[in-house]
Amino acid sequence: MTPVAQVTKAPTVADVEALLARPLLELVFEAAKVHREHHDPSRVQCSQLLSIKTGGCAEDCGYCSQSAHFDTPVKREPLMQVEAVLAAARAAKANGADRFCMGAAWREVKDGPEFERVLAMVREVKSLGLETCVTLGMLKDEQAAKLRDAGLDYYNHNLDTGKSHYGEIVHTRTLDDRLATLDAVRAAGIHVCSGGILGLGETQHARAELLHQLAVLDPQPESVPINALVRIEGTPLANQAPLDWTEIVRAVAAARILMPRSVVRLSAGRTEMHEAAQALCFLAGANSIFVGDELLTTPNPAPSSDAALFAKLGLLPVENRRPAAHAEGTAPAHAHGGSCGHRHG
Ligand code: SAM
Ligand code: DTB
Ligand code: SF4
Repeated sequence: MTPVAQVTKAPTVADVEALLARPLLELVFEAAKVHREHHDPSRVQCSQLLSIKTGGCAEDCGYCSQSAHFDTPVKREPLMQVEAVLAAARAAKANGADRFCMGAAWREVKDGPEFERVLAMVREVKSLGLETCVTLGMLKDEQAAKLRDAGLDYYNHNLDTGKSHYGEIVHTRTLDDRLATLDAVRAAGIHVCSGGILGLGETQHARAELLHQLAVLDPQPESVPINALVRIEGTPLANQAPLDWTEIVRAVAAARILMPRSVVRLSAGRTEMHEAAQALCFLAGANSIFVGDELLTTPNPAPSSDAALFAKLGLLPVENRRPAAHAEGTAPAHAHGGSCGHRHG
């Protein structure tokens, strides 16, 4: 058996493909060991999403409810006002989220009043004491610098799928365009959040290409969302075969081994996953989730069911760590059964 250390040094796509093909429980065991070396396995980072501008997007991403190219059930909504975004951010914080992520159905950021409004959103959300994240499409260096100056902590920009499959899914931009935006984000000193989607009809080779591409970014992304396709009526991928849960566990475990210090987020697709499958993902190194009833345009598990899952597994949101550590004479956070999206005590 190849020792993990050899795989992590300079992985090739073939190494990653071999990693994904390992016996499942052996892969999970290796990943769990790596996870424990670099992270507190009881802590889960909790991000809450808000779609600040919905639908009518110029890109033709074959999975997306918000592309103007497809007739989907999503209703177009213009860019929200700052106050309404702040109200949602306050509610997210009250529910235990530690990061607020604002998503816009834009192909790219355009300078002007709308971008200025997004900068105001970032400043104001940051001032609430939340970490800030936005996902706005392609970005130029100067725009990334403005976001940084406004207080942006993370920029989400996914690579989505492997190089050999990319052209099957998106025709209006290239994988190199995505990589150029990640360079701009990195150059501005903003944390990189970049991952992909499983279940787009990709081969194991393409899946390995995606994980490899993420792992060879230097430095590696601080945050790596692993999404399972949410099938959307009206999109070209509406009738894609559902993903087997073991494929999600494998991708999470491989991401953990390949990117030991990154935070790996079990992202879209949790509503379709049994609790036990999610538990295996947490064991295999997932240490972040999206919380709240909705992702951008589709449902997410209810905060109460996530609270129940956290309690069963003995998991805690990172948000609870500081009060628990600092408040003298206070019982540890787990005594309250604290959970993202459903704060107790
Ligand atoms: N327009 C921006 C962009 O594409 O970067 C930001 C919003 S876009 C909705 C953010 C990410 O959500 C996409 O890159 C994709 O990885 C993910 N996503 C979108 N639709 C999805 C779906 N139906 N299932 C799973 N993930 C999805
Ligand atoms: C990410 O990787 N997943 C989130 C976030 N980054 C922006 C989006 C998931 C979208 C799922 C489909 C929807 O709700 O429209
Ligand atoms: Fe959807 Fe983003 Fe693609 Fe636009 S760029 S279609 S919002 S995934």
